[in-house]
Amino acid sequence: MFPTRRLGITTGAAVLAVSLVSVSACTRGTDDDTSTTGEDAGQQVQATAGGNGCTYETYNGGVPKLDLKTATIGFAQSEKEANPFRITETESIKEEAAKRGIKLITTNAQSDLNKEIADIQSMIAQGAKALIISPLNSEGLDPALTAAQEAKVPIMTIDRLLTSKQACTDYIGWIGSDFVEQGKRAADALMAATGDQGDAAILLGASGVNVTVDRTKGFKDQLAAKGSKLNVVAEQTGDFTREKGRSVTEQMISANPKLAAIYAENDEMALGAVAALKAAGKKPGDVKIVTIDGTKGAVQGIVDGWIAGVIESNPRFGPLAFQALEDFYGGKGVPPTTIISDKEYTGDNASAELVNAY
Ligand code: GZL
Repeated sequence: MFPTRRLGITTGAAVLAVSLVSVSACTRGTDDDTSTTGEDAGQQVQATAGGNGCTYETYNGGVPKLDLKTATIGFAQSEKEANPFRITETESIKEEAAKRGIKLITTNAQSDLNKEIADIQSMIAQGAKALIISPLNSEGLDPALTAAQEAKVPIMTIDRLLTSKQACTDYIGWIGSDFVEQGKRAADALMAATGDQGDAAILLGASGVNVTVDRTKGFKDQLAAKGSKLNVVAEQTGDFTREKGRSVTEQMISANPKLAAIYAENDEMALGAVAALKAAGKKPGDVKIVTIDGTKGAVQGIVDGWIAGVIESNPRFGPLAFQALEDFYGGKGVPPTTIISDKEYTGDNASAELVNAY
């Protein structure tokens, strides 16, 4: 299931349960889409791990009990909202707060760590009594975490993991994907798309982020485990952005004219790679691309033949994040780790499943 090392669980706690709780939310697509996404677009819990749950009485020596209906909650977003993953993540948090009648204040760090620290400190000063944080990096938020601890403001984390921090001490718990598994699934898809042969390149995510480490580890481990004939000739970070994904791909294809495959660690970089391939006069399918996220642009790329496969990374954290806060203050408790399930888009289902992309 999930070896504890992969989830940053140092207690060696085993996976507690495989729960198929579905917290489905009909969230809207990206801003240019008036339709709603499919009814299963909300996140589903695939498993929880570690501990018997954290509550306001056990968190960091105890914090004041809150009535979520009367308190102000803060949400700290990490990257600028140019990426549909970020747009959808923020929208999901806002929608769930509105649905629950919760007063929410939000910030966006514009991909700047120092700004995310300042944003968190500012929301505490504005009176936020609990926080939901999407960390920019897996390390470096210490001044913000300290400010929250001193103010007795608990933090629920989503998306990226604070790998050296402790659940129910530095943060309540964490909700996110199994990023190693995503990398393994991407490797399987790329091996299938290429007939498991040819030169391949990796567009790495941003450095200092557990998502990048895990997606890379999963991908390479799977190639090795399957004795793949794919030959990784280049790997370079595209910083999870479309612009850098394009510029790095331009360099990769000029240095490796026979490049047959690209593993992009997110859709924005994959779409940048498609732009580079088009500019180089390539045709759909000349270079097989597999990517991770599940944005409408990438899934459309499958329909158009430019992308071979997309592993979902579902950003609709709103329902599960606020349910966690409800369980935290209600006494049921929050597990350190909640893993969500992610679907896969292929040539066979992309057209029909496009409605569920974001
Ligand atoms: C994954 C998230 C990643 C997305 C990227 O949970 O942290 O960050 O896959 C985003 O699109 O940049």
